[in-house]
Amino acid sequence: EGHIRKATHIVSTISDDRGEEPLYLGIPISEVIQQEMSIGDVISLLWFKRKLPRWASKFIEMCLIVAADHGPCVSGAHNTIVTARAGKDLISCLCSGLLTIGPRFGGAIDDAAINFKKALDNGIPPDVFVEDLKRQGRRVEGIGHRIKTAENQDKRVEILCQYAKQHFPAMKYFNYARAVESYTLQKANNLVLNIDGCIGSLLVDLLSSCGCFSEQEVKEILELGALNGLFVLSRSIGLIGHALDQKRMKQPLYRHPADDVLYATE
Ligand code: Q5B
Repeated sequence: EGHIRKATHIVSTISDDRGEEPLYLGIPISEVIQQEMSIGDVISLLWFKRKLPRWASKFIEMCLIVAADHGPCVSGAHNTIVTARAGKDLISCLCSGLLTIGPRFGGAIDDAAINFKKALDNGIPPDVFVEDLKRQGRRVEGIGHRIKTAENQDKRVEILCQYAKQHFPAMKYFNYARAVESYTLQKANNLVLNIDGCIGSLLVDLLSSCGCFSEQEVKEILELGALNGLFVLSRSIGLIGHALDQKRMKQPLYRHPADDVLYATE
C-alpha cells in the first residue's frame, strides 16, 4: 500500500536542512565553500533563486560594502545609539535602528527602481516624470539628500557607477535616473541621485541585462521589495557596530538637551 502524503502547512523552495548539511537552492554548503562562492552568490541563491554571473554578485557585494555605515548622525544609527545607551541588548539596538529604514531613509530603493523602470519603459521624458509626481504631491524616490549636493557629491554613487560602466552589459535605467537628477538639480542643488536611487536603478539594469530573468521575473523581484533588503542587510553591519561602540565605551543613558527643543506649548 502506498504512503498517504500528509498535507503540509508550509511550502519552502530555497533551502533544505534535513540532510547531513544544509542545501542552499540544492547546493550543499560544503560545495558553496569549495567553489569559493561569495556572500553575493549566497544572496543570489537565497533571494533571487539564481546563480548570477560573477560581475553581478560582485556588484551586490559592493552595494553591501558602500552602504554598511554612514556615520552616527543618520536616523538608523541615532536610534541604535540611543537604544544602546538605554542599556538594551544588541538585538534590540539593531532592531531599533532598522525600524527607521523606510521611504525617507534607506528604504526608497524598490520604489525608485519601480518608478524609474516604469517611466523609461513607457517612454516618459525625465521632466514629465518629475512634474507628474509633483502634481500628485509625491517625492521622487531615489532623489534628494540631507548633506549631499551637486558640489558635494556622494562618493558611493560614483564608485557603483564606475563599476557598472566597466562591467554591466547595459545601464539604461541608471542613465535615465541620471537624466532625472539633471532635471531635479535645476530645482535645488541637494536633489541629487542618492544611494537608494543609484542602487535601485543599477539593480534594474543588472536584473534586466544579466540574462537570468524574464521581464516578468524582474518585475516580481521589484514588487516583492527585495531590493530594500540590500540596504537593510548592509546597514545592519553598521548598526551592530554602533551598538558595540556605545557599549564598549559604557556610554550613559541619553537624554536630549532641553535647550535643543522648542517647547511650543503656550
Ligand atoms: N524635495 C532624503 O530631504 C530626503 C525631494 C523633493 C521632489 C524629492 C528627501 C526625500 C526621497 C526619498 C529617498 C533616500 C528626506 C535618501 C538615505 C541613506 C543615507 C542617509 C544619510 C545613508 C531629504 C525640501 C524641499 C521640499 C521638498 C523637496 C526633497 N526631496 N522634491 N522629490 N525626492 N527623498 N530617500 O533635504 O517646495 O520646500 O516643500 O524624501 O530617496 O536615506 O546619509 O543621511 O546612507 O544613511 O530633508 O544616505 O530628498 O528636504 O524634506 O526639507 O524638502 O525639497 O518637497 O520642497 P531634505 P526636505 P518645498 S538616502
